[in-house]
Amino acid sequence: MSLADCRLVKLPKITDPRGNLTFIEGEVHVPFTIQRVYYLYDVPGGAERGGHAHRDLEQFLIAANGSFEVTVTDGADKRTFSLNRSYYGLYIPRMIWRDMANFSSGSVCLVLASARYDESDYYREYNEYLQAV
Ligand code: T46
Repeated sequence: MSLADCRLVKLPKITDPRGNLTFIEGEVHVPFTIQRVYYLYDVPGGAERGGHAHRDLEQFLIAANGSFEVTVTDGADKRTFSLNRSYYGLYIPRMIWRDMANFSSGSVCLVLASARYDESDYYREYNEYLQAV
């Protein structure tokens, strides 16, 4: 996998005077079967998250509220995505290192994942990741 495989995906947005609605279907809007959903919230100002890559896991990140930045690298190139709309998501394939920062107050990062939680799927040491790629 390379950085070019990381991409922003525009999601359906049903606008309505009662409030907007966005939906996500596995294998339609995200290129995997959704096995797990989790979310990051109450992130204190200045906190950074991520700092790892996954051997097999694919993920899709959405700023369900507020904004934050995701910097991704494949060990060679680097790119930063700003997530600040709840109808856009960032697809991150396997073997991409990610760092997350600049969370706005009250932001919520919703994550769809292709597998259940498995700590052995993580590279948490950048040098180990670099050797693997
Ligand atoms: C990622 C970014 C976007 C679980 O027990 N189950 C889970 O499903 C997850 C995601 C985490 N955990 C435990 C593992 C750690 O003891 O929660 C603790 C915090 O996890 P971590 O430090 O990995 O959290 P983040 O926010 O740095 O990273 C998470 C995901 O782990 C990661 O895959 O891409 O969100």
